[in-house]
Amino acid sequence: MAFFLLLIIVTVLRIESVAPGPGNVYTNHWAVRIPGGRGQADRIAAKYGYINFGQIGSLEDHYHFHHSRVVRRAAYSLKGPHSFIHMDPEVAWAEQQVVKPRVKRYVQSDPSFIHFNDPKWSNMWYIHCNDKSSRCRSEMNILAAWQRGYTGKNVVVTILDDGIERNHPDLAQNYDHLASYDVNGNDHDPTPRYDSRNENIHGTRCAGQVAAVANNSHCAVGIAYNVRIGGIRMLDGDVTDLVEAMSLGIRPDYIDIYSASWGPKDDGKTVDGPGPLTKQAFEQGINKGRKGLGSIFVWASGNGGRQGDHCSCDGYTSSIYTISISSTTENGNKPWYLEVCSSIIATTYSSGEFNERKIVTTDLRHRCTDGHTGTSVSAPIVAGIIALALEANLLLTWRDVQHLLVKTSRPVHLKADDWKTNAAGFRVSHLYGFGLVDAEAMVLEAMKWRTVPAQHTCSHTPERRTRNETAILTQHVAYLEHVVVKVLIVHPRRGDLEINLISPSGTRSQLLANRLFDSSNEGFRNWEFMTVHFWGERAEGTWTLEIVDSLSKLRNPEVLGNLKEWTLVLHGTSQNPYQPSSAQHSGSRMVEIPALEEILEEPELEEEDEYDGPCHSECGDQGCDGPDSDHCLNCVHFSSGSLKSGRTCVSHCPLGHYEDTASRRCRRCYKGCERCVARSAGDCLSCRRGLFLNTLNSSCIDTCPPGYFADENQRQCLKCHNTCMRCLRYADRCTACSEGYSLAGMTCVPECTNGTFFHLEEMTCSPCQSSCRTCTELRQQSLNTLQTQGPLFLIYSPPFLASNNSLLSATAAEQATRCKQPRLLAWSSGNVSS
Ligand SMILES: [Ca+2]
Ligand SMILES: [Ca+2]
Ligand SMILES: [Ca+2]
Ligand SMILES: [Ca+2]
Repeated sequence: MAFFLLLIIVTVLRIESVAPGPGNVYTNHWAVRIPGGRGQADRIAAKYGYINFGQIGSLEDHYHFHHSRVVRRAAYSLKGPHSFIHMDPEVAWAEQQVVKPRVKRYVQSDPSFIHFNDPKWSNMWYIHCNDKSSRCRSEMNILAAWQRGYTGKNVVVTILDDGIERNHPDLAQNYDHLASYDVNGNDHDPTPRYDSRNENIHGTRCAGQVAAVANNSHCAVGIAYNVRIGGIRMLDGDVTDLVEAMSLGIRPDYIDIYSASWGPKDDGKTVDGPGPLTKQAFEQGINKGRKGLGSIFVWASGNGGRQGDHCSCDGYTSSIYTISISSTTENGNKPWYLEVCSSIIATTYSSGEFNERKIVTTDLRHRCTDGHTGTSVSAPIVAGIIALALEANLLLTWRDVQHLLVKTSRPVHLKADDWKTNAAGFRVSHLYGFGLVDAEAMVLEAMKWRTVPAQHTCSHTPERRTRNETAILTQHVAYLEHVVVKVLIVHPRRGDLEINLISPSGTRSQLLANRLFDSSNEGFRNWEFMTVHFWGERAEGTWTLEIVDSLSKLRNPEVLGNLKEWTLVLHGTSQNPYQPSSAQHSGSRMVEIPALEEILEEPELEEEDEYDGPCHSECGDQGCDGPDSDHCLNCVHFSSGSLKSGRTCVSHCPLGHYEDTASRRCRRCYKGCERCVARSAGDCLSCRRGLFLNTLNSSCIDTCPPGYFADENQRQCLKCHNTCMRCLRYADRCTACSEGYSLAGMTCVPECTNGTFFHLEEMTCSPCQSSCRTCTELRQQSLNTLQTQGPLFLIYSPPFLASNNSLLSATAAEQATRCKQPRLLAWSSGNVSS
């Protein structure tokens, strides 16, 4: 899109010098000069079926018109009712634009050559510098991601909020009703409720940040300005567990990213999180959403900074399933509203002190604002950036996206006194997580990213008396992702507590800081604190939980707290997620695994304890050592999984595997195959999302060979029409023709011999007028006839729906395995009595 725009701009600035002639490629863009102002221009555009894209740069009375019913690149200047604009007396001058060959010179290091005509473009300081004198903060590298061609195409984002103004002129073009719902009104229209106080501006503002249309002469430019945007109206009414759960579960196979900029009260004394239904909705989205890749939930970390609130007390933010985003000011200062906590992953620019700038976006009642503030700003910015990354790689899982943010976010100039480098080499802070997001680094990493190994989870609840036992390694989680500590604490004044967790590598993460206003005597009832600060570290060794009780003057010093129980939950992988050689999908590895399994199988079974209860129905004649399908000694049908991750008996193998009847095993298909008959690259029956089955050799590829097109529904390469050498999305939408044919619009028509031309209406070669030796059309041909011919279509068809006909899922199949033999982990406590 960026390059396309560039072409247009170059073209229109050279209008006067070149007149279109034979051999030109005509576009569906017109330059027109209409005196009398924008309103007059709009009226004339409408009269002839054009869209007015606005004034051409600084050329007064010159407008850029677009006509979508015209072949985008035609070899001849098309006639139709729209061409009568040339004869309109109100139009001083008009010219259909011709493509000019232009070669990129690769010296344009100054990225400011992207220019948009949106009036607030120059105020978007967090994206670009409008001129040399203005202070800009381009560290989020959004412009650079656009220049690489990523603008959110084919990605779907929805805003969970108080509604979105779907007919806002800067949102309407990208608005997607399938990504929308009104939970409050129980209908399909999420338009906000209007009142005199404009209470419901929030969702519309967040939506514009993600998806405001670029270069439409209106308001602003969204971070993912070609994304499809929806809104789920759910905050304008009583918010209940049911309302939240419904909202998070709307069309999880269609919506890729849910952005939420809300949560429990930021009053510095509330401890609250998702209810049982909402918890389930998160899990459902993660396990099943995006056809098994997992819904992406982006969350604002909270605005309770001034109240001394701590986002660990917000269960939405601290959930491992949400991507919690913090804010910094343009100068890298801590904003007054910032809440500190260990579950924050990354940060964006937002508002700060009165002299620091705010964020530009769409506003209610078709307006535009440059006053959007707080962490509400940050979640949508990251939702937009993730949309760019998903456009670069649609196969990213929910965990891949978190890994990408951890890897690519950077501290740059953000000021905090707690920046530290963890044992995996990541710089991390409780104010900013891994730092400021970097959109260009995100898309670059996304393009080459390989899905991380399956998530494993180990949890253990130490006995109360085993205070200082030496730690033992955890077997299944070797490399850490999220670490959760669940506590049951009774305490006379909750706000006096500070909790820290120290990893085996010695990294210290603060799970909770004192909260001045939290006088509750309820303690923490199985509350889960989460930290991402140990990301990438090794799990093995001694974990220390430290609880500090700083007696405030507000309470009776005689009454002490009590840590009744705590559980350490480690999430991560058994293999190094960043070393492709050890990843599960490398070809050589797949051959080795079964051999290893066979050797190790016997000893493992001998170690199991006696069990004489009933066996699972999938267990074979050798019985079992427990009731579940992963306790079988052999299987009736197939065994799935590996010795390392745990075996389960299944009746059918999961996607990405085939059934090896000889050994009764589920074996992994070649990478990219969704279904296969055997192990090698040419044994595929269907492919994972983003790949297409090459029917010539049964392999999965990302680009179809010449003469074939990628059919998104069947995920197959299908043959183009035989007159077509290359085609786009449909067999008969040709972009290049076979020998003996030439392109007319998107149809390949026979090349006619001298003295004849191809008559589009009759679809045959017809004789030219007797005076011509060659011709392209009969002079007398009616204009209306041409307009109704076949090849008049629109190349920029509406963005594409991904098919929903099959489930993907190696990721679902590789679900977390339990630790079979949890071992004790050491712990110590601070001043809390126990
Ligand atoms: Ca409604
Ligand atoms: Ca705009
Ligand atoms: Ca909060
Ligand atoms: Ca989170």
